[in-house]
Amino acid sequence: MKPIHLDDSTFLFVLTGAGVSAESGVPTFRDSNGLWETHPVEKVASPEGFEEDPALVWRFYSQRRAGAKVVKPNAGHFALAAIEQKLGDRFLLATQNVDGLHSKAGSKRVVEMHGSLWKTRCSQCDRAPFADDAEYSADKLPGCKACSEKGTLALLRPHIVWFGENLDPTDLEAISDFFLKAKGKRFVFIAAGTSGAVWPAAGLVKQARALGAETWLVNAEPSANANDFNHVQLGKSGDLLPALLGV
Ligand code: BV8
Repeated sequence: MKPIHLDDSTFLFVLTGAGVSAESGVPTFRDSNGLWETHPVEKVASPEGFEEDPALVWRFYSQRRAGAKVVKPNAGHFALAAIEQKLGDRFLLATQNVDGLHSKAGSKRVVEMHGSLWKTRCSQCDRAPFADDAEYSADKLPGCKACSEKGTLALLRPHIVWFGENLDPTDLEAISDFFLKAKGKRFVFIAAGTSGAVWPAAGLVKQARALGAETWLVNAEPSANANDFNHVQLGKSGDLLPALLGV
């Protein structure tokens, strides 16, 4: 397979989804048909779900923390870290994944659009999110110390963007700033390992095309938004990303 032409004036943006972590052994959302313990993920990963049953939601995230502690980055993650070394600030990676594997593989220019499994924040006050990999049991859900010092009881929650919640505006700004820098230059957009089902991530390819990007889908199967791409490469991201990036 011929690598994508990436010269020293090319701007490269990559969007990744759960499929890029699949070869590391992290189950994708589609693998489980969108279900976790018979619950629809959209329900568990939502503010309403947390309101209704915080113990269930903490069990979901504690289980995912336990699973993600023992996995390693795969060739797809390392290829993205390698191309970042080559392109520097003409490269940006936005991931929908919360497993932290891109950073583990050495990627630095990463926007974690849907938050991180490895951060926790207060569900009430605006205390900054903090590093946390604890697995909480139902009978001992974590409370916010800052709130309790003020006499209010508030649960801590995973620092994850749930369905129905807005993405962090600074993250969206970082992506649009990069797109504007790439406008009028050779601009390549790759989406890898994503079903293209979740918004606003699924809409980025169209925004990039409108700015002149050459768009590539790298996925095990055609995504919901496959028609938005100039090129569709079907296969495993662990094989295709190193080949297409020439690293
Ligand atoms: C928002 C954190 C304002 C949770 C996640 C417009 C139209 C319709 C709906 C909406 C819309 N705008 C907003 C919505 C509502 C909603 C949405 O998109 N719903 C969908 C389901 C229809 N979006 C939101 O709520 C977003 N917020 O927009 O706020 C708003 C709100 C309401 C209404 C309007 C506006 C917030 C979305 C973020 C949700 N949080 N993650 C957690 O992880 O616990 S999303 C979560 O699911 C993941 O992060 C991921 O993004 C998504 C699953 O997608 P993928 O990553 O693509 O994974 P998936 O398993 O689906 O696919 C894997 C692919 O890999 C497959 O295609 C497979 O074939 C492929 N694959 C497998 N193995 C490999 C492979 N490919 C290559 N190699 C392999 N080895």
